[in-house]
Amino acid sequence: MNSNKKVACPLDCYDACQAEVLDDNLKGSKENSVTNGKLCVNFASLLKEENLQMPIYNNEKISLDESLEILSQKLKNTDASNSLFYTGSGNLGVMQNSTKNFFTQYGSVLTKGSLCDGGGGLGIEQGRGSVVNPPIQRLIDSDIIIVWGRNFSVTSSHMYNLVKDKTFVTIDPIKTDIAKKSEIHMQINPKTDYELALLLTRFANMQDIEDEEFLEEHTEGSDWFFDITRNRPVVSYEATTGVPLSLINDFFELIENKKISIVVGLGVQKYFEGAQIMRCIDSFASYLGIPKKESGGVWYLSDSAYAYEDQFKVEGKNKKVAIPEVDFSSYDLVFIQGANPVVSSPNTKKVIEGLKNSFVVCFSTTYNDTCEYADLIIPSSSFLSKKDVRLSYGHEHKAISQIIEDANENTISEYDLASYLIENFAFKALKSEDEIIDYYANTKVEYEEFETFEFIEEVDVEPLYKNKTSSNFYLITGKSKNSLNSQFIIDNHVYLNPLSGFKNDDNVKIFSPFGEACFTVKVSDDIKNECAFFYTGNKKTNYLTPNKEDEESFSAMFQEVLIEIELSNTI
Ligand SMILES: Nc1nc2c(c(=O)[nH]1)N[C@H]1C(S)=C(S)[C@@H](COP(=O)(O)OP(=O)(O)OC[C@H]3O[C@@H](n4cnc5c(=O)[nH]c(N)nc54)[C@H](O)[C@@H]3O)O[C@H]1N2
Ligand SMILES: Nc1nc2c(c(=O)[nH]1)N[C@H]1C(S)=C(S)[C@@H](COP(=O)(O)OP(=O)(O)OC[C@H]3O[C@@H](n4cnc5c(=O)[nH]c(N)nc54)[C@H](O)[C@@H]3O)O[C@H]1N2
Ligand code: SF4
Ligand SMILES: [Mo]
Repeated sequence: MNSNKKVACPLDCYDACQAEVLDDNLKGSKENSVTNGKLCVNFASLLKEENLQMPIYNNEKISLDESLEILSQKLKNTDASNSLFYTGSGNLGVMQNSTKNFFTQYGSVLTKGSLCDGGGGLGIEQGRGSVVNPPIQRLIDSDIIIVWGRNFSVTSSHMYNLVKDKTFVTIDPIKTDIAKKSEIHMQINPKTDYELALLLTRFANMQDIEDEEFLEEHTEGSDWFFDITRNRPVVSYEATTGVPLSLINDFFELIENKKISIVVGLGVQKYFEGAQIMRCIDSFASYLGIPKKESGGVWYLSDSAYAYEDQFKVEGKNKKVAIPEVDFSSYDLVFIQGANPVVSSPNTKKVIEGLKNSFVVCFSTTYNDTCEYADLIIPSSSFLSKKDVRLSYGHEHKAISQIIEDANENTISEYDLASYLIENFAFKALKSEDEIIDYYANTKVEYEEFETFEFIEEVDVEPLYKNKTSSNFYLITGKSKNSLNSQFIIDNHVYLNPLSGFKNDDNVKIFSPFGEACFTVKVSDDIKNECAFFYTGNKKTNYLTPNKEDEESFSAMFQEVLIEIELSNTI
């Protein structure tokens, strides 16, 4: 390995770390202030992955050339409008977008919305116009960090390291690692965050700490928003949110005259009205004038490609389907890249049935759960053998990938596969690989403050507690330290509070209106009573989740469901 060559961590994670080759080893780069010389356990696992070595067709190993020929023939013999192009987030480098260019020109059906941050993103966009995080320095310069529905120290461990000495407040139904490190933990009932945001706004007004100048000059609709907060008696929020009013008082004492940041995660928005919920939180922040302060701000999963010109863009009239509602069985050909929908998409039973009824091509680095149902598997080259640039959705630094290892000759990069297919079909060629990479590596994006914030003026959210019976549990999922979504070390337990009546190692069957599955119980005080917690990547959870799009953003709403748990003899 050549010393000082750079490698971007390709994993889907806020931190977007920069690694470099030092003394024949890959180390975290010290020049990148977020990476700060360290890489995480998932990066170590990635280096140990057993990557696919050969393409596979009908369970037989074949050469790369043969696999490309089969793919081309299949594409030529299929009506493009009966094919689906489906990508996930196995590698977040910009070069992953190469193949979308080909499939757009070819005429495949594409997906819209997301399995991840779509609802919350739309809520922020509706208020501020775009989903862009403030510069990371403003987080470092704040005194108090409110961690709202995000497992901050686990899912963005490097960003956390930059601010670990701050005072934290956590709002989460689970006693997460960051909740345990927090001065105040509001162990909120699931899907009541919009109520809490309204309550906090009401208190802010009572304490006279709204930012009148900011509201006057840079916002629209604050009066309407404030009116919504007055619709209910303050005490009524205590029962619905599960947050005692005394904690709200403590909170306002703690934040008085402090520089405040709010880091919001996926937890608040995995619901039908995810956009509205996020917008209520953003509206509370604006009520306090947080966005205009020189220190502090609101962070979410930002649009990492914001203000960049899409280097792969090509006009197309392709049909688009909402990603959680994809019915794989309705296509003659499905091309899946960098994704493991058998574990990651909602309604696993439907996903598997669909894949069984279609010709499935998996383009991935590893043999994942979805490859089980593939007719053709094409190995993607390792990230160590691909040039790339990694933009971040957590902060403004980017990471660069140079080639440090020769690619295995029976694997292919996304750019080379796209170029091969484009040539074969005589479509419009991509820009050169270097031109694309240089553009992303060298374009500097300046942070631009939004001009006007538009408050949410009407809130219409159907709470889950409304239809919840005493035997129902809320379904909660969250990321694990030792896995990256469906990759690496997977924990398949269901975690329950001791008050649930279940015991460690009980085998249970869990039902939802969408499906059923068996799990083994782990009991933990960290889980709020009436919640069932599963780590993301659990192979069974998505048997229980709705394959329906949310209200406005075409995205998944994994937690818009109530479940029942029964003891069972089978597993
Ligand atoms: N180690 C590790 N890091 C990762 C990942 C990983 O798999 N492993 N995945 C990456 C990816 S793809 C993403 S998108 C990010 C996501 O990272 P985060 O934004 O941290 O998202 P989650 O872990 O899904 O959920 C965050 C928290 O929301 C809480 N929560 C659930 N429901 C509610 C609710 O109704 N209200 C509130 N207030 N909280 C709720 C959960 O208990 C959980 O602690 O992390 C990235 N980083
Ligand atoms: N119930 C529930 N479901 C969830 C979530 C949840 O919190 N709860 N989280 C959701 C979220 S936030 C996300 S982002 C999704 C993620 O779900 P997916 O997009 O399915 O991501 P991964 O599970 O990381 O799987 C990615 C696959 O990409 C492949 N891969 C890795 N590197 C490369 C590469 O360089 N090239 C190619 N071609 N392939 C590669 C690997 O083989 C790997 O198996 O899951 C979602 N699903
Ligand atoms: S913290 Fe995230 S970006 Fe950094 S090495 Fe780990 S997985 Fe990669
Ligand atoms: Mo995600």
